[in-house]
Amino acid sequence: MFAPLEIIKNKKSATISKTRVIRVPKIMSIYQQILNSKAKSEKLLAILIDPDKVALETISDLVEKINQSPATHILVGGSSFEGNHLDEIIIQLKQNTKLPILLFPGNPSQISAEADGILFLQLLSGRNPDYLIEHQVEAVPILEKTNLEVISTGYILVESGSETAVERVSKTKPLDRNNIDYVAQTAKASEYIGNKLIYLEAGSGAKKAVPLEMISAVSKKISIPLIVGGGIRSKIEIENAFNSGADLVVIGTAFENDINFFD
Ligand code: 1GP
Repeated sequence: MFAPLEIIKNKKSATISKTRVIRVPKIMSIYQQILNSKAKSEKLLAILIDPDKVALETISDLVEKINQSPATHILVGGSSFEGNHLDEIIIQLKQNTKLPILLFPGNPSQISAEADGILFLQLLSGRNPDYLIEHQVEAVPILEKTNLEVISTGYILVESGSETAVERVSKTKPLDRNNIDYVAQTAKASEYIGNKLIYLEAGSGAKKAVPLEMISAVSKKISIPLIVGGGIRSKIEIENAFNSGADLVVIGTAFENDINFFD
């Protein structure tokens, strides 16, 4: 089911010759790899690491488990983390894995130049200007000092049975889980705006994951890759999300609670 990405890094350019046309091998972007996987219907899996919940000393054990799992990406971030030891966490992760590391920031203080890329999120389910444009503007001078691949992502929070950290921190309401048409319409608007990915989110530790009918409706409506996360707790739920149209599934809490989750 899962197809680990081939990570193309640190490739040397072709030798320059006077007589031959020079072809410089192109390093494929993380986004291009996601698009390629979607085109081939290869499903992707990200493990989310919340920096608030990991101790530096435990990272090498954690990464060993991630390397043995079907994960294709690592996301790092959380709703309220203030970024104190973020660089160290990512440096340690990178020393122990070849998987691409993407920031999944709750605010601009969670940007680290050590990662490979960033999901540049716009919280489109809410109407709080801070999460629609203000934080993004504040992030620019920080991002300009990094080589992070910036992947614009429409982030859509869906009601999941109780208040989640995203809802509390962003001071926005999630979209009605029964109004599938409106969620699909929001996702399509996000694509029209120019976002490259849609993240359909129930919230970390959600009681109820995003409904499968909603995943299916959104995936049929959009042509860009669809990420689904929040409240997914079993392998069968991961499969169901994939079968409904998710291109990439995010697992946070289930792995946090049991690092043998994928054994
Ligand atoms: C949260 O979608 C992610 O933003 C993962 O959620 O922690 O519930 O797996 P869980």
